[in-house]
Amino acid sequence: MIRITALKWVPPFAAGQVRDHRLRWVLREVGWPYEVRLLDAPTLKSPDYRHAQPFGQVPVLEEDGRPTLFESGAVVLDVAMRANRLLPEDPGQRSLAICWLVAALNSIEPALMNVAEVAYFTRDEAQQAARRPVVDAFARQRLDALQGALGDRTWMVGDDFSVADLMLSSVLKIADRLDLLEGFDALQRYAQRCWDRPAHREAIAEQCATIDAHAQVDMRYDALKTG
Ligand SMILES: N[C@@H](CCC(=O)N[C@@H](CS)C(=O)NCC(=O)O)C(=O)O
Repeated sequence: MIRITALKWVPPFAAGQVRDHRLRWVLREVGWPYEVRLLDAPTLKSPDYRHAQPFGQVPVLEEDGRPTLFESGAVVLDVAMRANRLLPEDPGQRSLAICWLVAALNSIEPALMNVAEVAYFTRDEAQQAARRPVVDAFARQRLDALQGALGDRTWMVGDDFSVADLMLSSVLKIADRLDLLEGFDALQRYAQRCWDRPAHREAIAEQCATIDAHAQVDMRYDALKTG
């Protein structure tokens, strides 16, 4: 049986966005059953867990007889390749789909995370006011380039939904929550098309239900500070 890891609880701004949703989503797309191992903060930072995820983060995918996999992009690609699903049949298009999966994580997500860092974690108001326009402008440049590359296609590569669309639309959730998709109408329609897929809706509902059923205290942050 496949097991993935997820956090017991996150603050409201992160619910529905925690990166284990990518694994839940791809596994549901290919129809592979899985269990979820819920972690608190001390477990996440424990030497045992870091053996599998060196950065002490979720998600990983555990499966008997296989090495534990980490990095959501790598896991999504691994599942798609093994299931032979969510990748175009044409070899050139298949390679392009992989390019877009990596572009989502390497060229778009960091620009959006800069904005997230300022919006959610920069406490100093003067610093926030100074940095926000700069990080916003860079993120919008990347979104503009992405919208240009998408053109009027339904899916980024080929005729069907692929891992490229899964990862791009997952990353666009960060932009959406930061109100960065305003004015990018084609990107909004594209992302919505992906988010409307039953596998995505179920993945998010499942993640949010877990988070709702827990509270901050369940993360045991205190044990992390003292231990
Ligand atoms: N590049 C990693 C990023 C994983 C990541 O940022 N995980 C966050 C949740 S979305 C996490 O575990 N945060 C808790 C922490 O860093 O302590 C991936 O895509 O798997």
